Amino acid sequence: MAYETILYEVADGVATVTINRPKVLNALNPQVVSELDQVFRAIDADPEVKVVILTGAGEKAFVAGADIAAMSKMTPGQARNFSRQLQKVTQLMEEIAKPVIAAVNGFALGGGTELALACDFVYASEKAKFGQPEINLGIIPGAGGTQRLPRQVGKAWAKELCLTGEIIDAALAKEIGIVNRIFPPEELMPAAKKTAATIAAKGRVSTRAVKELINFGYDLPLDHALRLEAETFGQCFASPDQAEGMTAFLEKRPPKFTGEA
Ligand code: DAK
Repeated sequence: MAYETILYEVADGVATVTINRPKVLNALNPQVVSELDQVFRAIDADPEVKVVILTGAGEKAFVAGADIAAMSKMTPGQARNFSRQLQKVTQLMEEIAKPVIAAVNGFALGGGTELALACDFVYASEKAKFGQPEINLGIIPGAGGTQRLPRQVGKAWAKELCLTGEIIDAALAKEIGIVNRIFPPEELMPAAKKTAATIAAKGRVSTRAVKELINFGYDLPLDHALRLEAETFGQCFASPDQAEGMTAFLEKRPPKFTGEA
């Protein structure tokens, strides 16, 4: 599949998706959103891909938000479709079995912070900046800023960020829980790739179960979520990877997972 606004490569089970509109700081227009939808569907269907890294092209930005020039000309109907399309992409990223790591190399504003939060966790460059500046445009966040953000950082920080539109640096973003780890710019992609390779070597049945349980168990009552965990824990014992993992431990050798269900 040929893409015009994203770069896509797969190596050793790790897919790298790079949003590629550096002249406008990788702002999300309808074409980018449509191509993200296509690429994540392709990733979901491709057995070669085990882990995904999402990043932005150029030195300056991950994604500086939705494309304001494109949005400014939208009719209410077009704006609704664009909004729904972007929300669907974030849900797709959460729903696919494969872990998605955000490698935030610069500005991640508005839809950029929201896209990062739809990933399973965020690595950031020291130069990364986060924020929900939609309030300065007379709108509100529309792809999770009022919903995923408070779940990640708590209601008070989410309100402060969405109400002030303040842009925060990587260190504060890490302190409040948006970012897992911070790296010098040149070490960001190698670090993301190293973690992706670590995860890619695990059993796929287990990685899928961890992602699904944490994403979909999180908002359930705890006793329901624990039952779901126990059910899924039991299902792991039907997979060849469980036998391999435990046998390898007992035989004092590294496991070779096949990922068969
Ligand atoms: N859209 C379009 N162009 C953008 C852009 C954006 N978001 N951000 C930057 N650019 C363009 C600039 O216009 C400039 O273009 P030229 O003038 O060179 O043609 C070029 O990128 C370089 O930017 P600057 O010259 O401004 O660079 P600076 O270093 O001076 O400033 C900045 C960098 C990131 C602080 C600044 O560009 C900035 O404030 N950008 C806008 C950030 C922003 O407000 N983002 C939020 C957009 S609203 C929804 C889902 C999501 C959303 C809405 C609904 N639903 C599902 C309901 C999302 C909304 C948003 O994200």
